[in-house]
Amino acid sequence: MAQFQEVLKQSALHPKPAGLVLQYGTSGFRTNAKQLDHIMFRMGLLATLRSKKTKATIGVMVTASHNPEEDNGVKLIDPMGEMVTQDWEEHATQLANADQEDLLTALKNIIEKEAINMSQEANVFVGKDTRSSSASLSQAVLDGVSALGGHSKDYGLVTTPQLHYMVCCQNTQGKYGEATVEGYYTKFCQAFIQLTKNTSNRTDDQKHLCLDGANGIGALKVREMESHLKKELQISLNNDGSKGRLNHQCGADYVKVQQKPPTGIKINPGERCCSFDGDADRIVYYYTDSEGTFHLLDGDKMATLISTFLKELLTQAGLDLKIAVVQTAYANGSSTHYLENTMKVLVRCTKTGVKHLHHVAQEFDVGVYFEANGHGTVLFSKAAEEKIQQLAEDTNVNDKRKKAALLLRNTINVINQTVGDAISDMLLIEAILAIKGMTIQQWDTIYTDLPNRQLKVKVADRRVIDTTDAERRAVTPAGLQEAIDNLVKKYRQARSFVRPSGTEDVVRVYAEADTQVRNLFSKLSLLLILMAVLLRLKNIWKG
Ligand code: G16
Repeated sequence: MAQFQEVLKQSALHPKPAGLVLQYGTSGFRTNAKQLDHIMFRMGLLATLRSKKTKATIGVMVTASHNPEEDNGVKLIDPMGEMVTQDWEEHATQLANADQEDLLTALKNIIEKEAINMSQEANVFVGKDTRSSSASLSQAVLDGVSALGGHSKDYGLVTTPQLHYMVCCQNTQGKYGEATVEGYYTKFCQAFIQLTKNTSNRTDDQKHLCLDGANGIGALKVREMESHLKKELQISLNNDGSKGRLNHQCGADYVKVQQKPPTGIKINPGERCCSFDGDADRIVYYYTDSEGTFHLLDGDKMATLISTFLKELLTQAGLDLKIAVVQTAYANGSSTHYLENTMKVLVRCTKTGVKHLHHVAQEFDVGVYFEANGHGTVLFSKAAEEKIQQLAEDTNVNDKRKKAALLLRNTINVINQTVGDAISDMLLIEAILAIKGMTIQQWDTIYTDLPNRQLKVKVADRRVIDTTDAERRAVTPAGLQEAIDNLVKKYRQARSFVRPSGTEDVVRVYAEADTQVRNLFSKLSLLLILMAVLLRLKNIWKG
């Protein structure tokens, strides 16, 4: 077949380094950019096959998100804008790791297994972040698509969630919105303006937001979007990429893990601030108080604010819709306790990775999902959207119900339901705070986080750790979980777990407890737990 000859010819220009084996991680392949050219070419091939199989447009985003500048990676997007289905992650791994001479066999295996009609047309949307390696790597994706005769559209520099949105718009024939960057700004900013239009007595101070763009694509896109906001949100943009390095001492991951503001930004006491990550799919909020103490409002706090807002509106609208919040093991114990016991909403826990949270959220009428690191969104079932729409159009309902239905309708429109999106989440949070007339300090007091810390540990082979119970317990290496259990039971409200990262070559260690300071002599109970877990880990691996 001529197509296969072309694949052979083109793949020689994107050779796989001998012996290199890469695993499909939390959201795709991710490692040092120098090792990724063949992966990108092959993911272009795979996206073309996936498009033929689904008879729909597929997305390929070149980004390593929160990782350092020298890394890169690839995220595959399925027809409705969600992350690629897990069965195809296996195909991705097979294709990525096939030796150069076995590439055609690996490709043909997928075609046969999935019964793909090779004469079907294929369409692939491609986007990239601002990393210096992204230009040539996204060209490798485009080469892969054309080698198999697929059509591609190169969106160039876009945020990851923008590409998810484009794919969904394209496959819904524009029902979700127009598949252009302009269409994205129009849809989400119009909804924001509608939501905030009756909050007209807000001062400029209340409309002001300090944003850290992580020196990445999110900063460029916020600049482009600003005029659509018609001064209803006034953003002072820091780390816009003009001087600093991507994600270096800034960005959502740095702020969340270090629990401190980005380096070099001047923050006034009480000022509302937020940070995006490198591809603008995560966001965290924060402020410092008059004593200079840093306060973080992470994904858990966002999930709580959003679900409280939605639950109140559903009650006012008289709509009996089932709402749930989906979290991961990293969710602060206080947030789960508040959601379950005070708000009385259903809470579910899944493994790390928005693909897992997204699928669980789809089981409910309204599924709010957020990872503590600030990655999340809200999903509305088709039936829920229809009920809200009908009520918003009903001329026989009282004003209170109607107002709530209209607010719900605009809330749906400000949310990017395809994936967690820092820009859309920011607009949603800003709108909720404006409607409720709430300050960031008031939002922060909804519940108090248990003190917590997260560390990364470099080990010889992180795959020796296997976990269960949504990553809350380690199954291997033997003895590790018992060691953690023995340590944790010495402290009140303590919880700790370890898991291998799926985006970096590290093991992540998390711990929380009731307090960091027990008394003047016994230092930090929390850090004791962490240190002890770490030591235990090291001992196990030495043995
Ligand atoms: C990705 C995933 C997130 C996940 C994060 C960290 O985020 O999309 O769902 O929480 O990696 O994963 P891990 O702990 O396995 O390294 P991003 O923003 O880096 O694409």
